[in-house]
Amino acid sequence: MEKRKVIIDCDPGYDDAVALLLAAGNPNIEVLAITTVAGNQTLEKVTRNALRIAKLARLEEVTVAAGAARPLLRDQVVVAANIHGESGLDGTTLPEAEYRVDPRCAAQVIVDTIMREPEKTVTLVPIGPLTNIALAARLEPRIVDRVKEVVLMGGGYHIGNVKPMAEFNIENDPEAAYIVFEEKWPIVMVGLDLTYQALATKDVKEKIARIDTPCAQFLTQVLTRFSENYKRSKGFDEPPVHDPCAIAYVIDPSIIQVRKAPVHVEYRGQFTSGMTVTDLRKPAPSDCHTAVATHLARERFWNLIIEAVKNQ
Ligand code: PIR
Ligand code: CA
Repeated sequence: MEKRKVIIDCDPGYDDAVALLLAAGNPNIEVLAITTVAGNQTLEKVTRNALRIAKLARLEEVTVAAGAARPLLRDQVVVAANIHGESGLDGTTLPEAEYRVDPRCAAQVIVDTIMREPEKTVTLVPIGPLTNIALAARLEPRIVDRVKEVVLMGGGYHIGNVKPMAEFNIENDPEAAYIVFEEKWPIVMVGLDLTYQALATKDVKEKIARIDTPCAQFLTQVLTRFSENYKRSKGFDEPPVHDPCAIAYVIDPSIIQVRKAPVHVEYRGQFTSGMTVTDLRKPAPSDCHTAVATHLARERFWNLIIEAVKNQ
């Protein structure tokens, strides 16, 4: 099987870290670039975290580029510090890494990578606010026809997390999200409806704690702190590990059921800005370019993650 080529646009962040570990340790995926965006923490912090995770997971040769330091129109509000801590990865240990970032900005790296590779071979995997992706689409509109698909973690068709009906990655930069969803590239929205099925249960954590590799030990620290913080600030007994769900779909789409449906992002509503308005009233029209993730095969999902960290 040919490896699926991906660009991961992220804001690490505990669950972003898990997504990077999964991509690094799975043989069916090739990471062409890691780009960063302000989200869970400031751009500077998430970029440093990305570099250090890349070092741990032996992705050092992969291009890392920093992107948007704030949303398109709004100020950055670091509301996720209660979950991800001051550093974005509080309570974990990572190797120091040289601050070696590509001189180009993230949007440029996304454009150059997609234009360089053969048509419809690159999958974009945004797992933070969509600022860089919107900028890339405006910088070079031809990428919209050229990507294979966009598999993003964000949104939700029946629930939100930072507001009743808005998820963090969309709510953080709703204008960027609007731009991304209105472009006609194939989009798979892996939203909260799906990621709330990816809970790090006690059972899963015990299995991972028994694996004796550097990546598994780091993963144990990540899941421990993520659990504590989700419990303290949101009252969850087990934390939903959002971002690796998008990577898992790229590796093996049979792990996640999806349903075609039109999705539009609301950015003006008094109570609904940041909402991904999804039309599930009837079968989607044939030209519908968006799909939403509905059901996760949990056991197979966690096995992918376990296998990935066993390898390194
Ligand atoms: C997770 C996130 C932000 C806020 C909370 N409370 C929890 C981050 C994750 O990294 C994921 O990409 C997305 N945003 C989930 O909303
Ligand atoms: Ca994220």
